[in-house]
Amino acid sequence: MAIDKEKTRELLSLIDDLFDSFSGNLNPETKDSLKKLVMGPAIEEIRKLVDDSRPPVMLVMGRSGHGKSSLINALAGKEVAPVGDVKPETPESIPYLITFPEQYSTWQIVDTRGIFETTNPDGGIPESAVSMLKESVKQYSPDIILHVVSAPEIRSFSQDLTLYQEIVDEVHKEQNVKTPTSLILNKADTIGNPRHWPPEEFANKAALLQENLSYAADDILNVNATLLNQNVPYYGYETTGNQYAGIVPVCSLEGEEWNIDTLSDLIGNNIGEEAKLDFYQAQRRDKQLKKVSSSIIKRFTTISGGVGTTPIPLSDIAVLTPLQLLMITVIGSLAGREVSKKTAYEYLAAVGVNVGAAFGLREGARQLVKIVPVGGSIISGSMAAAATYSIGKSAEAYFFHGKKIKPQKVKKDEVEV
Ligand SMILES: Nc1nc2c(ncn2[C@@H]2O[C@H](COP(=O)(O)OP(=O)(O)OP(=O)(O)O)[C@@H](O)[C@H]2O)c(=O)[nH]1
Ligand SMILES: [Mg+2]
Repeated sequence: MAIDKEKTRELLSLIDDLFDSFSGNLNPETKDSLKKLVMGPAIEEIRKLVDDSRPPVMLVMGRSGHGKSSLINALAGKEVAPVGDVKPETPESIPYLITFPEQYSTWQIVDTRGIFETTNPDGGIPESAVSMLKESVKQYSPDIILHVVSAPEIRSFSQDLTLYQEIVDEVHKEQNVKTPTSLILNKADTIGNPRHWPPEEFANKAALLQENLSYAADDILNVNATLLNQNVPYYGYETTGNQYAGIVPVCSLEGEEWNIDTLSDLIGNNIGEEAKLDFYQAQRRDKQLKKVSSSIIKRFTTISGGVGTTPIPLSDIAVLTPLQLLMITVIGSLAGREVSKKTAYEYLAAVGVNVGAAFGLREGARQLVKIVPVGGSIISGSMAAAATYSIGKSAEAYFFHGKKIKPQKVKKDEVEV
């Protein structure tokens, strides 16, 4: 389970109704301003997450047999692209969607294999193929280009690079977009002795990978490079200086996948904001989804602070609970639970408040009040913010790490408003 967009929309309208029913006792002016300053923005935040999200578009280029299809399968974690040597008849790019029904996510892949299979007798790539590749980049506006090369063949990469440069320069001139590109040194296992694998166990293989990477960065791409993983230099580079965003060695052979996570991080960091949810959900990347969750907590914390502009009596704390229930449910869904009140109730039970599954959201909200850590008789903005923050962090600890930490126990000094 994950963020099901349809169900999230339904939840939003339930939450909206819930707020209306809880704010019934407030004077109309307070209610209006709370709705405008607090509930509205919270609902809008989630609506944006859902409605603005779209599949990431990844264009894969590279010569035949270098492992483009294998790489797509490795990234998707399942077989979606045919691996092997089925020769296409026409040089065109093939766009297709990969769906991840359980994760409510979709990716769009543009496979340019056909174009690269039409080679001149001298091994060069014909001009018609180049212009077709340009058209593909213009037509599909990919979030990222995955430029795949078989690692042992990096030394003959300069022709590909010239071609690539010509393509991106033209697209930049015409459309004023610079598509980030990741250079992928595939078949890393086949550099040197293929039996010396994985590099974590063979220092000589690690050194060869390192050499291969430096060569790609310094002699081929001519970019500034920083390590993607501080502890393991041969996991790859983040690069600046041209459109290449990074260089990552991988093995995408089925069953032997290696370093795909590093590549996923690089891709995730370089695709459009709206494409991140589908990208990460499909891969069930908890670390990344937790980042989405943390940014939601931050936003909801700030939004809750909005009650400070119309301080309400403590007895009216319930008006904040719809917002908090929404936050809890979304955090749970990011961690793989379904979008429903069950998810919120699961959390409440974990921190010691039991709400029978048969009860509606209204009851859930009533119970939530019991764990909202506030003091004083008037809810100030900073108190509301702190309460929402503690509940968010507590829910995050539970859903992502299985830790039961009551909101009251979430460290106050962690509150960043
Ligand atoms: N050892 C090793 N073999 C790989 C790796 N990645 C792919 N292969 C093998 O290389 C061959 C070609 O892989 P494909 O994924 O079909 O390559 P492709 O670039 O999609 O090829 P075309 O679709 O023909 O352009 C297959 O036999 C793969 O199993 C890898 O990382 N290591
Ligand atoms: Mg292929």
